[in-house]
Amino acid sequence: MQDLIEDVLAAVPFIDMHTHLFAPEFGALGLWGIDELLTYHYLEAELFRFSAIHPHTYQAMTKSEQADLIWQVLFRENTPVSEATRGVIAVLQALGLQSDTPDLSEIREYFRAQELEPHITRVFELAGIDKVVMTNDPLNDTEAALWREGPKRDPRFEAALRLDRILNDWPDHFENLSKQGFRVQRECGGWTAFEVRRFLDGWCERMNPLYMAVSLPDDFEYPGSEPRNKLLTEAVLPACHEHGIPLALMMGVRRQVNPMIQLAGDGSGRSDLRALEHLCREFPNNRFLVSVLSRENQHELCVYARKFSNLMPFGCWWFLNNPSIVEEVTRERIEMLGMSFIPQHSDARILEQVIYKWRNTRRTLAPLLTGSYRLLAEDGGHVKRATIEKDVRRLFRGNLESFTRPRVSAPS
Ligand code: RAT
Ligand code: ZN
Repeated sequence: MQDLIEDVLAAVPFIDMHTHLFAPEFGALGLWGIDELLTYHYLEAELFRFSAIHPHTYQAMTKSEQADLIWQVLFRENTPVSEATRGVIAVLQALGLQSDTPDLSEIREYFRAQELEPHITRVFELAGIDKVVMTNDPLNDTEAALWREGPKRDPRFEAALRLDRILNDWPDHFENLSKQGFRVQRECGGWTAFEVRRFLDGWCERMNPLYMAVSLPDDFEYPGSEPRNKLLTEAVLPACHEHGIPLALMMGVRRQVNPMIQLAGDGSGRSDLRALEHLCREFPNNRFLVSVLSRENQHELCVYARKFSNLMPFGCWWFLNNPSIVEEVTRERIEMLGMSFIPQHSDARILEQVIYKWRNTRRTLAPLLTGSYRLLAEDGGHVKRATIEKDVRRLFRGNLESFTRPRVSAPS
């Protein structure tokens, strides 16, 4: 049975529903190659555990000096058994490169020789994916300028309209909107919600996003009187409804627990999911894609998904994307929700990471699905290849397609 499941998992191309990758048209915003892989913030966090280097000294180095240091400390002086370090080894192996090369020069040479577009094709093939969803921030000036030029978009890259700056840091960003001619106020009075909605409408036209998304702190409360809730209910949710797209809520991040290590300095915390309960109940005509960062929130999320069909749990996000936790969370979801959830997204920031992240997902899921089908067979159910194919397609494509919009390619 496990061979059959491995076969099906390998044959079905997945859709990667949340990444930080960019289509080639976005130029330098899209990260790829060995120096980027080695300086991934998951690895930077590990560097500071194994090396005494001060974060400021590290941050003053060039990217290739940083990569050299991480290679030396995490891959030469120590054994790369953590999920993030092992991932680099897996990528090198998949691309036919030797991870025991004494220095990085050959590996760098390999990447220098790649042309981006065919390289993306190869990476996607190795990862077993055919589409990824980007994270697109209309308040990132560099990115916004590229969108305004109206880049021809590689159809393998879908957009997601990210709202963190607007919803979580309104006081720091409202002026950006007012400079663009929107009649908004710091306190969110007057025309603010109407104008934010107009802003979002414009960006929906421009980006044609698959969904809007926001990450939320562990202390997020709803209902509540802060600007975030006003903008959420009076601008974001009506705009999502009108454009027929879901809102993705990524709950439980504690930003900058240690600011000194920058991007590596975010943590996680348990959320009060009653906020989610309120949103699902009060906005039955909106759909919510939800990922929670705290392991302790996972069971409650499944319970809520049984209560609200406008809630779609997705992914084992960030600190949860480790085999032991993916196994636990996914088993719980299958037991409580059958195949009506989206098991994983890669969260890749660097192109080649999709290779190891999706390989790991398939490796963890194969025995898990085998166990579920075995129990069903023992209890008298019939499990055929066609059943498994249908389920795997649902999990890794169909549930996203039907929860977002039919325009994501139909299963091939
Ligand atoms: O996983 C990550 O790389 C995080 O830094 C975040 O980007 C997180 O996934 C997010 O989307 O906020
Ligand atoms: Zn992310």
